[in-house]
Amino acid sequence: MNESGQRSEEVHRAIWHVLADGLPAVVTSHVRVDGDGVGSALALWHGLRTRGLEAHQFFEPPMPSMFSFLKGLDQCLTDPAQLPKAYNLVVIDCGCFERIGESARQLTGRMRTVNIDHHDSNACFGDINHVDPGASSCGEMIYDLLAAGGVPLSREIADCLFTAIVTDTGQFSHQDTTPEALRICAECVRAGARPHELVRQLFMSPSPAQVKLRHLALGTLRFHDEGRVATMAITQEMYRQTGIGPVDTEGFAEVAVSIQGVVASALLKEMPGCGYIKVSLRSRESLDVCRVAKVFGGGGHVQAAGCEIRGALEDVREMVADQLQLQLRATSEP
Ligand SMILES: [Mn+2]
Repeated sequence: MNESGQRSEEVHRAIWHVLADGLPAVVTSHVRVDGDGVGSALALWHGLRTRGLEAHQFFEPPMPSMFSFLKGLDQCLTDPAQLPKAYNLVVIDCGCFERIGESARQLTGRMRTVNIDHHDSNACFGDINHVDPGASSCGEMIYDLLAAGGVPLSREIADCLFTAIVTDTGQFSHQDTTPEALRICAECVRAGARPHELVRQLFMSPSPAQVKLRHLALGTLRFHDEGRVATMAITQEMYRQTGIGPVDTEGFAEVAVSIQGVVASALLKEMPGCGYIKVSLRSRESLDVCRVAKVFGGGGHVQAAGCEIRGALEDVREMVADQLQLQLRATSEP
């Protein structure tokens, strides 16, 4: 076994040691949770219960509706007051503790914190830190953790892990779609996950309101740098017109970057009542949008990153488009 294999064996053992110490476990992920966060946390929750351990899921509301088909998610807690008095906290897919959301401060009953993540910017805030930037998703890491703990891959867990990996790889369109990511997906399918059903549920079932919002957002599409950079915006007014919130815009960020000739894109969302713009960056090829996100205090991965910028929508659009073009120049220079 190689060195990193040994290290992960040790960290898996340490994590299971904490999880089996007699306290209930609370698994959580980041605010406006995505497929990787919710799929990974829910898979671990199922796994802990399979082993006869008391476990709870906690997510900061509002929750996106697109994952509600996943079995067991209806049992998630959304108010810190519902949590047990003392518990071990497992934080998944969060680069820093504050990413959990506003409720992070209210998680006062946590005894030990286990931090499981694949962002290389991870702040190692846990008592145990299991950080693997080489993993496509936390779903991959949870698969290994469950296997190390002797948890059989049930249909429910397989659905969750497939969801985590297929969403975080951008439906297998990002460069981190490794043989390992696909091998784990294959194991999930063998265990009963149905890719055709999951992909349809996740990516091909927008509500009429979501289609209307997408139509409105497409009206703001703008090209920069001879069509190599594209930006798109969602305004407060569009949320009002369609009746859906920022949390139900999963997949919108992929629209502009999928256009022929576009190498990098930004989706800008006006966030209700806080005066800042949430920016989701995407890229094709080797352009590193995480570096652009970091300019504005954000983070993420090479092909998918994000940040929050205070300011008026059009000012933010210009700043972000400029930075993407700068990064494009820096990347294409020999
Ligand atoms: Mn992730």
